Amino acid sequence: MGCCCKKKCYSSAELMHMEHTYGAHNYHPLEVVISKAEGVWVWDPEGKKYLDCLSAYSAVNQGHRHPKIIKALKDQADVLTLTSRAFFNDKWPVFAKKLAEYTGKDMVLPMNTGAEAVETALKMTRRWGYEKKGIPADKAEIIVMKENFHGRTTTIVSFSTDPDARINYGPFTPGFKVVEYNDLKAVEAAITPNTAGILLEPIQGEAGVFVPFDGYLKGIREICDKHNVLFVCDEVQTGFCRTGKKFAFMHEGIVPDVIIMGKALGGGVMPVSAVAANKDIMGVFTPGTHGSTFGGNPLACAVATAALDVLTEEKLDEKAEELGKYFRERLVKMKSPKVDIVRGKGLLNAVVLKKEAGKARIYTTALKEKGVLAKETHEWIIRFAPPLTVTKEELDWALDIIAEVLK
Ligand code: IF1
Repeated sequence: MGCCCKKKCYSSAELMHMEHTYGAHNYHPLEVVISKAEGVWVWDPEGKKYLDCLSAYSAVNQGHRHPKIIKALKDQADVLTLTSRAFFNDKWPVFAKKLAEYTGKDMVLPMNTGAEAVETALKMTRRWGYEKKGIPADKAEIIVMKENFHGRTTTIVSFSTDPDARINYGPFTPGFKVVEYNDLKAVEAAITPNTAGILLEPIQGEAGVFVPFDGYLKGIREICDKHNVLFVCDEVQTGFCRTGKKFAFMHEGIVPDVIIMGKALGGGVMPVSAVAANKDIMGVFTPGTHGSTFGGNPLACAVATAALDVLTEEKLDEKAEELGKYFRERLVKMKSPKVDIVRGKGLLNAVVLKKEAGKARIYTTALKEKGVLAKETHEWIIRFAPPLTVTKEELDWALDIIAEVLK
């Protein structure tokens, strides 16, 4: 593929070297440089084409550069981009209404990144604990799960159980109780009169797409009701049709009190996050008590509104459900001697390798050579999460390559 710009174009090797020299080393990327994308496909500067099976960690559910979302971005860029919340703008109210309706909650609060939305939910939960539940000052406790991933801020890493995420970042924020995931008795045992909320992922992403037993979320809902505790559900990675439903909690027919959203809310274009809750909970925020310069900016709101429309219009929940089943079925049918288990929901899936198969990185590198981009999580798990706009034919193409690599 020829280069169209007049500036110097760098090769993949040059770019990787430049990043290594001037960029902080807080990642260890697969050795592929992406310089162009459309739908489920991405290209490197040399013109080699790959099928994206990571979707920027599920932020590109609608596919790269979805025409409707890009049109919303361009149209809005021509009119108004940023006002701050010191003034009203004409896009945030429209987006707020749409997202409230999408989540089934009374109100939403806009932020930018997932971690900010998690922080927002934690602050809201604590305030609710003091002002509505009557927890004594500074005593609020929030129950969280082992192997959780909720972001990178100092408070959030305070309750991470991953040494890499925590080491030498102390002193840590107190007020969190860590319990075993997928264990209702452990949660029940950790509840005290000072418990304000339970924060969890409905499927643990970073933990290797760990799906809890059927009935776990229902059990959490019952515990929360029994003890007057908020159920705070982190749908940053699982939300927006990724698992085959609008939100992953919908698989169990329950409704959490607080929904945390991010990633695909920005349509793969820009960071947009939000928290949704009913009035009795969201009402704890009053003017000046929380906010963000960019949260609710018109450009983000226009993009996110279009991103929600695409999910609904293209029935991406149903597509993810159907194709996800097919994807797992084919993976299981491969009967690969390297594979321990295949797990996931919708198009959020993982292949757990047998210990003797060697490191997952060997396989993600081999997949990349053959044109499929996937990312390992831990040393023995490969995550597959293509954009939800993927067709069965494209999935089959990727599955043939996966079969070759896992032979
Ligand atoms: C990284 C993982 C995915 C999230 C949940 C909040 C956030 C995330 C459930 C924070 C973010 C990311 C961030 C990215 C890698 C990634 C990830 F492997 F770490 F777990 F997706 F699988 N809640 N997840 O998954 O959102 O502030 O990043 O917008 O940090 O390297 P953020």
